[in-house]
Amino acid sequence: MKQNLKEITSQFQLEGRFLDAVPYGSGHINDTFVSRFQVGDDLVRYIHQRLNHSIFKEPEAVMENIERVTRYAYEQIAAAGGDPRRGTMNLIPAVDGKSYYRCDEGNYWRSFIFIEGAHTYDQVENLRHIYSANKAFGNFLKMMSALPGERLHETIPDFHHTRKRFEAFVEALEIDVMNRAQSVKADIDFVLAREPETSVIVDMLAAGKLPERVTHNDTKLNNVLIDDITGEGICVIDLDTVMPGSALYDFGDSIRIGAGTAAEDERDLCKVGVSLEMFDYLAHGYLDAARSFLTPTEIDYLPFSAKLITLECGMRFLTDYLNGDTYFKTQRVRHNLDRCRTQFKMVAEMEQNPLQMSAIVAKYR
Ligand code: ADP
Ligand code: GN1
Ligand code: MG
Repeated sequence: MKQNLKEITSQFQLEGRFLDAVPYGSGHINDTFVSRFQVGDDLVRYIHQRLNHSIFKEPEAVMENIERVTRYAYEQIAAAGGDPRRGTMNLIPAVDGKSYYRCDEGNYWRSFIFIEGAHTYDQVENLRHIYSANKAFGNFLKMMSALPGERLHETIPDFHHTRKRFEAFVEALEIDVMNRAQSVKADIDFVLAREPETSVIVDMLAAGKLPERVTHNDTKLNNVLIDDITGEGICVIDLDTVMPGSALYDFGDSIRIGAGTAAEDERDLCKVGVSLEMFDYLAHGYLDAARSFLTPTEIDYLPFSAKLITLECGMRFLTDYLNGDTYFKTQRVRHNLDRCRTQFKMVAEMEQNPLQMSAIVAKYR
């Protein structure tokens, strides 16, 4: 691995002498590494990522989107007097000037400036972090609302099309390639009972009742860098899924981890739940950034989106479990099933509290 990363990093316009590189982060999709380079008397770190091209089938389109989004963010942050080397991801060009390097085995690699003095969190440790993270996602949405040029590529078509996700689940259930369905009947029934809800947001988008926007689509807490000193959400990362979508996808997806009382893969379901206090911080942060431009309908549906996108994610974990764990990285045999059950427990709790959630959103609209 060490040799390999030395070779990979030599394909980018990096200053200094390669020292080492180790795996980094806990994402479910890409392979991320951090390297150290000696530059004069300084140690400089970089992020290198192998894009998962069995999931992102058009890596060039992903990279074109990321180039556009990060260039625009850089200009906007610089114009506002901010620090664009910390406020957005910064791609480091490959030696041929491209934003990526395609190695002989066909893997796509990209390198970014490592943002120092900040961290991501897989689980909530501090209420201020979740307010700040959602404010950062709201600000990202606001900034991208003026992104010039063509519509972005859909890097994963129908990524948050919950209805189609439901259909993919039913197909996996019918094929049942691993013969796992009979052992997870309650989980399957949980999804089947909620079929009508899966169409709500996509139908409203199709009918023009919700606007299409440039959205992030993967707004987990660990996709925002939180400054170690100020606790602010300084940089939205993991930009592979930035594409046309609904603000409701972003808000909804932020709740799964942001308002969760336990880890996404917690096995002890007694620990798993949705904290309304945490939901309050998340709604407050998102609306402090986005209330001026979200439509009344978007704001009305924020609580529903939290429930729907959590259901969608649980359904995706269950689909992957039925399919034999081919999509998400797993570290144990029933990992996807454990993840699915935390999501469904959270959905069930949110179903008990629609009025409280709406009242919280109403405070900040
Ligand atoms: P994945 O798509 O697999 O989730 P991410 O792009 O989210 O991968 O990166 C994985 C982790 O690497 C992040 O959660 C974060 O901790 C870290 N990371 C990514 N980019 C940077 C960066 N530019 N500076 C510092 N840390 C980073
Ligand atoms: C994946 O890449 P990562 O770990 O940030 C997934 C998200 C899921 C999430 C569940 C491209 O996100 O959609 O919500 O896992 N990303 C992709 O934790 O499928
Ligand atoms: Mg990530």
